[in-house]
Amino acid sequence: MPPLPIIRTVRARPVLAPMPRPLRTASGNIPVSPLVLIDIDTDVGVPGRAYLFGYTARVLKPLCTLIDEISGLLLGKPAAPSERLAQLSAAFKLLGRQGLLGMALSGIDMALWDLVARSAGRPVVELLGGEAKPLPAYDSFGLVDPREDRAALEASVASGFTAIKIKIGAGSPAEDAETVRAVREIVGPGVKLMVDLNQSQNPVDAIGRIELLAPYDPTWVEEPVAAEDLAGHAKVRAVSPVPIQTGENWWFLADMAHAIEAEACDLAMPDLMKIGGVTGWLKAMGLAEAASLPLSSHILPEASAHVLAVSPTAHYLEWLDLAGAVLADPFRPERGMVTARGPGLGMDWDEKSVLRYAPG
Ligand code: SMN
Ligand code: MG
Repeated sequence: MPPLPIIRTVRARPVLAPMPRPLRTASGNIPVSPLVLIDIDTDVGVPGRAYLFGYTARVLKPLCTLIDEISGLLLGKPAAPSERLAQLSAAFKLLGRQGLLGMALSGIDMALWDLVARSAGRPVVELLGGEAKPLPAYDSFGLVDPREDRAALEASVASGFTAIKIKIGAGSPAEDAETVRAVREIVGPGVKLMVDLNQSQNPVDAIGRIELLAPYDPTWVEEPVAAEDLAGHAKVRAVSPVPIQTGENWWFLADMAHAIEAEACDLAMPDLMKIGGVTGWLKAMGLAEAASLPLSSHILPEASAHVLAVSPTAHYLEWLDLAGAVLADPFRPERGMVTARGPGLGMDWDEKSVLRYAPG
């Protein structure tokens, strides 16, 4: 049996990629997609590729530098994702895996899973014992103006999406309710409508807003209060007529376990780049199954399609095109569904675009 590929180089490159539409939220706006592209090369010439979403361009340089520094611990080691995550977690035990370090470790894990699957000539989902299958996705919008965004919302439904998410929380409670009412009218009663408060409220105000928008049948209200305020989430959930969704800001499994213990949510949506990559997701999906938590993904749709396909309580994949501008063959939802593809995670960079969108 051939030995595992040996890691030779780890490269991290910053990119400011254009997005189909700017992302405005109640907690800040994102005009372009700040990405770090990770490329791992080995002694057998098989690459491993993954990307991280930085939320702000200001972290791209330190994130790249951090990955460069960490790579010194990986060179000469076998491309074994679970082993490498354990090695890196032990190396940074005293520091802790939150923040940019947690993203770096998660990104390296995703790139190593891509590498191992490419070596086998298979998609990651098949190495996880699953098969690539169409997954229900929701089209994720930012803050919307029902008049200005009517055409885009209608086009999304016309393209086959049966679920839409909008962000709220930036205006008054009455403005939120009016926006949700108007969007509900645009998309119709048969389309699932999720709303995301992006941590913008305190529990009392969140409860007040949810009561006003409940008549328009939202499928979930996401991050009503600060992500780390588990008691606050639980307070809202205890009286909310709408299911509470959270998880995109959980750092590794412990945060998820603490949220479940605090009865903070009805639904869960970890982010591959914060929960520990593919290796972390495999543990998270087990926790979700044990807690009967429907599991959705957060951004990174290309990689999420692989892990959601093997998640026992899979719910929705978030479709938010943050990296299509730098992919050689961008993913495209088909009739509101997204399917994993390979080999690996199914992504190669369009090097001309990577150069074009490199920060100045
Ligand atoms: C979100 C995603 C990406 C950037 C900012 C905010 C949002 C979501 O919380 O769930 O789509
Ligand atoms: Mg969110």
